[in-house]
Amino acid sequence: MSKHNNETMLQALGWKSSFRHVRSAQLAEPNRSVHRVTEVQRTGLIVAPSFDDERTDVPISGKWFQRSERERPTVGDWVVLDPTDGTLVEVLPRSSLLTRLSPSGNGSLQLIAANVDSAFVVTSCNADFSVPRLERYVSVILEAGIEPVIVLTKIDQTPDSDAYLAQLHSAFQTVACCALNALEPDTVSVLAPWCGAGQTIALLGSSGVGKSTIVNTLMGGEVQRTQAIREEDGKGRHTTTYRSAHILPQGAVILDSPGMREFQMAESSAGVAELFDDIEALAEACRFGDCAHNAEPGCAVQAALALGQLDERRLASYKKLKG
Ligand SMILES: Nc1nc2c(ncn2[C@@H]2O[C@H](COP(=O)(O)OP(=O)(O)O)[C@@H](O)[C@H]2O)c(=O)[nH]1
Ligand SMILES: [Mg+2]
Ligand SMILES: [Zn+2]
Repeated sequence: MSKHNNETMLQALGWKSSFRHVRSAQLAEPNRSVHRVTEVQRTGLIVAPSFDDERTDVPISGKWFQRSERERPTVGDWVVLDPTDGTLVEVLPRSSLLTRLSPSGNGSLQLIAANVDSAFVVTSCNADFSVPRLERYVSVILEAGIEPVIVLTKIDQTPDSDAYLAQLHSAFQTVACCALNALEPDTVSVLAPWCGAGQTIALLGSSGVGKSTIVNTLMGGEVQRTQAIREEDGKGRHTTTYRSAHILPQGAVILDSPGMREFQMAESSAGVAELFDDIEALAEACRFGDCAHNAEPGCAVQAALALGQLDERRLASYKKLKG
């Protein structure tokens, strides 16, 4: 094993001692090394630490493309490389996996990030702000077993930032909500509880809300590109670098992702149930087990609504997300 690929190096990249059993089993063969995927490109991966003290690119051969999407490597994955040629041998079991449905609409799955501890759902004090869209993100994040954190940016751009934050607190009583100016280190420091060593953070949210700016401020300098890089290859096609990872001075690994205009939800019924656990609890008391909480007699959800104990908009969101 390379001197740079020891456990201390891996821990700086988010490796947890709870993965150790996996590691010893998978690495029974001599010289195999574990690396973390920091970027996914069209024809290969970028990993850290480097292989052989220099190479960071890992080509993906055709056999990987024959596997299902879920089995292929994504950003945040821990992968085992072949010691002779640095090719990808396997993707280690994941502690969490964020997915979405492909925007192509054919029902196929896209992997967003793996082995994530918390996800910053970033939105701004402007037209981007939409509680129903945040509820979709948060449901998917909870479904994946990841802690959601709602991050409200551009509080310096409006006199009403408190009103935006109040809407968040009322819609997300069990989710952490933070408000900040992404350009201002003193306000970005509210994110510190999620930025400690060993933590992996995913950044989600529309293009332009300030995800890369948050990364730059946390890093204490300009490290994140605000646009995808295009590299010409011999055939005139281009490779787009679309995801990347950074190790924060506070120790966490943060994964920036491209702006997602449409976040098509993958399966998230358990996440919806968790976000709306107050409504699920009320529904237990409905007279009919299959109550749709509309006009059924003995509906405990409608009763709570009538008493002003439940927000009508939240109930509408719940019904819509339940499908
Ligand atoms: N005033 C202000 N500008 C911000 C804030 N956050 C982001 N911006 C600006 O919004 C633009 C888009 O930010 P960027 O980080 O590239 O968004 P991304 O697409 O989510 O990565 C940039 O010009 C940033 O300087 C903020 O909190 N306050
Ligand atoms: Mg960006
Ligand atoms: Zn009911």
